[in-house]
Amino acid sequence: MNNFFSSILLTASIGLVAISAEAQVSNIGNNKVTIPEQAQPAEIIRIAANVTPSKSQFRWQQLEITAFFHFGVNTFTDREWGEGTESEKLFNPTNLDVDQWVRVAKESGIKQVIITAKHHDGFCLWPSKYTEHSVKNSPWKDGKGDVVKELSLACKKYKIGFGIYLSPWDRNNKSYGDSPKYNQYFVDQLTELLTNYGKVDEVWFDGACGEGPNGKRQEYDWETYYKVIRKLQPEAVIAISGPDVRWVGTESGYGRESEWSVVPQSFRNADNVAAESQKTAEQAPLGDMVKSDLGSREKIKTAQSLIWYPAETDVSIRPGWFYHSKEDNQVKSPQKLLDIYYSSVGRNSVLLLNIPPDRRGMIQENDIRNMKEWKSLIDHTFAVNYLKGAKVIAQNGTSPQLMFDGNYSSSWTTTNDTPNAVIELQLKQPAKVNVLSLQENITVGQRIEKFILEYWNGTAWQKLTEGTTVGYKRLLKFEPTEVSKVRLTILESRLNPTIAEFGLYAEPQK
Ligand code: FUL
Repeated sequence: MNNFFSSILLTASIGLVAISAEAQVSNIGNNKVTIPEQAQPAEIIRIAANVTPSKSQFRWQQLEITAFFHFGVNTFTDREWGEGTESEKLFNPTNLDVDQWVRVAKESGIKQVIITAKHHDGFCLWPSKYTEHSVKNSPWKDGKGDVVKELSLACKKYKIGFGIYLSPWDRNNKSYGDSPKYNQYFVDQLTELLTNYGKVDEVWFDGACGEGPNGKRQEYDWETYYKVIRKLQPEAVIAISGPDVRWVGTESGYGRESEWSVVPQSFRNADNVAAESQKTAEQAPLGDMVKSDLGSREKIKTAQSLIWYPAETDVSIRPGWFYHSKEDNQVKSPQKLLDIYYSSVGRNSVLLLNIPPDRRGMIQENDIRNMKEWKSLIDHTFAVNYLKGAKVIAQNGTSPQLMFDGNYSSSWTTTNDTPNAVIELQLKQPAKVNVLSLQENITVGQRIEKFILEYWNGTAWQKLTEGTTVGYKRLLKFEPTEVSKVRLTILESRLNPTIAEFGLYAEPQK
C-alpha cells in the first residue's frame, strides 16, 4: 500500500474528525509517485500535493546553507578549467589549514561542505591508487598528504556535514572517452572516496564538459555510479547529475520565484543536465532547468510520474570558482550575500556558497570579513519574530500557535481540507517590519500556490507583499512598515495548506 493511501486510511480509521489528520502525519519517503493512466486533473493535483522528500532529502533541505571549496591545481595556475596536463609539482599549499575552512564555514551558519576532490583537470586531492595525477606526486607534505582526509576529519571535529565533488569530465585520464574503461576508473575512485573517509553526506556530479563536438565522447554509466553510492553511503544525497538534488539552473545565486520541489520525473535526467551545463569555462549555463516554471499545474498535468526533486542554488563568493588573487577586491559584499540568501534559501532551495581557499590553503581575509558581516545581518534580522505572542483574531484551522512556536516539526493546517485560508493577527505591540518568512510542513507535501500578506492601515487592508510557492522556506522583503494588525490570505493550494512557521521580521536599520 502506498503512503498516500495509508494516510487516507489513517484519517478514516480515527473517525470523521473536523481536523485533517492527513496534514499532521508525516508522510516522509513518498518521493516518487506514478500517475495512474486514467487520472483526472484533480487527482493528479492531489497526488502531487502528497509527494514528500526522502529522509536524506529532508535532512539536506534543513541545512539551508552549505559550502563549496574549489581547490586544486587551478589554485596554483590561476585558471578556472585546467588542461589536465599540469605537473603535480604545482600543487604546494604553504600553510594548508582545513580547520580554518570549516571554522569559517561553521561560524557563518554553514552546516555542510563539499570539496572538489577532483575537478575537470583530473588532479586528485587524495592519493588515489588508480592514478599518478594526485597529491601523492606533489611536493606538499612530500607526497604524503591527503586533503580529503584532513577535511573529513575537520568536519567530524566541528560536527558539520561532509560532501564530495567528483568531476565526471576528466581531461587527464587516458581512459576518458573509452566508456567502459573510464566508467571502471570512475567507480574505483568513487569507491575510494566513499569507503576511506567516514560518512559522506552529499555527492556532487557536475554536468559541465568542454570536449566540443569533435572531442572525446564518454558514455557515463550513471546507474552504476548511483548504485555504488547507495551501497556505500546510503544516506548521502546525489546532486546535479543525480537523482536527489536538482541544480537550480543558474550560477547567479538567484533561484526562481515559483520553486516547486515536486516536478515531473523527466527532469531527473543526467544527460539533460549535461546538455544544459557549460561547454566552456566562461559560458553561462542555459536550458530547460533555467526556465521559470518547472512544476506548476500546467507542467505536471501530463506527467507520468512525479518526484520530489528540490533545488540547490550554487554560487561563488567571488567571480571565479577557484581562488585568484586579482579577485581579492571582488568578494561579494555582505549586502549582496544577504540578497542571495533571500533569493535562494528564501525561494525554497538550499544555498551552496563557494569559498575558494587560496595558495596558502586558507580562506582569504576579505571572504572571512564579508561572511561574518553577512551572518551578523541574518542573525540580527531573524532574532525577533514580531508575530510571537500575537492575538489570533480569525483563522480557519487547527492550533494556530504552532505557527509561531519556532519549531518546524509542528504545523498548522486548515480544517476540513480547505485549500485556502485567512489568518488575521493582532500584534502585541506595533512593530516596524520588512521581512515575511513562511515555511510549509514539507513532510506532508508542498501545497501553497498563491498568498498575500496585508496590514490594516487604519481604514483599509493594504498589501505588504505577495507570492506563489512557499515550500520549505519563503522569504519576502517589502518596504519597512509599522504594523499592528496583519492578515495572511492563502488564495490557492493543491490541498489543505500547512504552515510550520510564520514570521515577521525587521532588518537592522542602516
Ligand atoms: C561548473 C564547473 O564547470 C565549474 O568549474 C564549477 O565547478 C561549477 C560549480 O560547476 O559546471
